[in-house]
Amino acid sequence: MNSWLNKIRKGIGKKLAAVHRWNAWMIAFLAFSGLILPWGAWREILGAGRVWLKWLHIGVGLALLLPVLYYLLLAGKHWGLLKERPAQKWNVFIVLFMLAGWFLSGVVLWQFRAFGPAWSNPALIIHDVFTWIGLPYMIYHSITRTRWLKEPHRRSVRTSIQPKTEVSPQATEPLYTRRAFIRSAIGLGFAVTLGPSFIKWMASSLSSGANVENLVQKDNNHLIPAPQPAVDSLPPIGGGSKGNFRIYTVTPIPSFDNSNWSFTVDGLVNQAMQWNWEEFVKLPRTVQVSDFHCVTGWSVYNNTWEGIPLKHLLEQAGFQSSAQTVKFYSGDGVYTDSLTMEQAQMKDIMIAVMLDGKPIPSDLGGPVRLVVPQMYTYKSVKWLNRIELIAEDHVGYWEERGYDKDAWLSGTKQS
Ligand SMILES: Nc1nc2c(c(=O)[nH]1)N[C@H]1C(S)=C(S)[C@@H](COP(=O)(O)O)O[C@H]1N2
Ligand SMILES: [Mo]
Repeated sequence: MNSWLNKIRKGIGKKLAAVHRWNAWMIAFLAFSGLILPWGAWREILGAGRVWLKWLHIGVGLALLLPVLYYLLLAGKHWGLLKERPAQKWNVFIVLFMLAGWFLSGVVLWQFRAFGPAWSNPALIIHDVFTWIGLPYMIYHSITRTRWLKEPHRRSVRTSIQPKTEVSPQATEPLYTRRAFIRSAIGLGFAVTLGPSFIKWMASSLSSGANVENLVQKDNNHLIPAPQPAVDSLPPIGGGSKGNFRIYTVTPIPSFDNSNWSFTVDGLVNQAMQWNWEEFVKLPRTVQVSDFHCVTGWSVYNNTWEGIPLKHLLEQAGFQSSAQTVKFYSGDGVYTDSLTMEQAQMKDIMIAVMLDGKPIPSDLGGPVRLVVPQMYTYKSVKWLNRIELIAEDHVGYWEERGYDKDAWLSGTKQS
């Protein structure tokens, strides 16, 4: 009787081992790609590859459903095998819970357009929290389950009864405790290295509004005079930004002072124009409250921007009939994007100088950034310093690397 039971156990065991192996490799890939994707430095290094990596991440994430479904078919039998192993049962629960959380929030992030920011914002937070908790857990799990650290489980029990079995000399008491010690050490190591950054991250991503203040504190620009806020700007009529910006840049963050900053409007205009900072801060500004939505799922609501409406500058410069496209240049020397002449007429597009009554900090694209409220914010060029009207099309930095040319937020196309 024992022999057929063992056969079944071995059969299931093989299948379970295969499922486990697939699951582990896929999670390893998802973890690796998932950590790299939002990482500032990698955004620049990967370039176009980043968008491919993103699709691969989504594809593997969806494919993860296969080993999980296969496992669920075997789960009943697996459960039987785990009868006296509550720790392993818990592990199965935890892993399945993690996978479900990652999967569901991942689907929302993948289909961000269908779900909209009200869903993608919490989905991104859930995706992140699960990564911060689940990843250390799974790394710990995979390290402590390597053969070397494995408890010599049943065998050591058996040795006491039948001392002549095949048990290796390692499976004795002192080694067992040493392994337990090493495992606790690994656990402690994780807690010490990841704990503080996790808490810091949680605090910053869950506290709202404080972030802009902090960024203003460490503004690296040195432009004199400081722009004076309009009455609607300070206190901000929007009540202050809600949410946290994730600082995105494809270059080191540039900083400016009066000697190296200027603003140019040129190309197919009737009158090319250029300002230095002293002149630029004197241009009449308006105030606007708008939301900020990145395609990767996060948003910042109720930003009070103060700046020069793009429409006004274009009217002032006057454009020739051959002009088809408005091209925006960043002072980082790398990032560009564009709008059609027609899109550029939208009244709410702003060449922003202040956010919530303060100069825009360098991290957020100050001294001057573009704000296109009705489109995803890869259109909102940071460190904007030149606007050129051109006759041909221009494909922006991220669009060249796979982002959708259509950056409209769903349901907002208007003027
Ligand atoms: N110069 C420059 N502008 C940029 C980017 C960039 O990398 N460089 N990233 C864009 C993207 S994808 C987003 S979501 C927003 C992010 O703005 P923030 O860094 O102020 O949060 O800036 C946009 N403008
Ligand atoms: Mo973005």
